[in-house]
Amino acid sequence: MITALAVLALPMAACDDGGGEASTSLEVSTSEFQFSPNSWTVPAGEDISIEITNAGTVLHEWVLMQPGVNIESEADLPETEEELLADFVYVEDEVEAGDTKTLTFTAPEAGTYQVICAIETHFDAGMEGTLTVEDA
Ligand SMILES: [Cu+2]
Repeated sequence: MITALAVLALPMAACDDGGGEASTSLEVSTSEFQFSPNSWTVPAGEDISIEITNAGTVLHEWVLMQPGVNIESEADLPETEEELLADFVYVEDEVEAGDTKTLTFTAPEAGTYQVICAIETHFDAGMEGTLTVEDA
């Protein structure tokens, strides 16, 4: 049992150290109701970090959608959070008003990916962006 716990703890420790190792660092500021900037370009397969600053007055998210997903309105999103995370979201983080968080992820294959804020009413109000992934 002790051995199993030690093994489980390793990925979390690695995760905590990962922030400084990204090859490409991005920034975004969220507010009502936009991302600034609203487009980013990164190399495929690289470790990416994005510093998300919520300059607004309500909770916002930076949600990178999966390859091939491109919603036109919130009506295209599934009913449940489970379905959203399984079938739509590549990576996401939410940031309280006034806070800053750094999200790290591995860039997917080359392509154009939709970025949204999935808080209810925010996408339809204009919180949309584009992540362009280019062959490294
Ligand atoms: Cu939002």
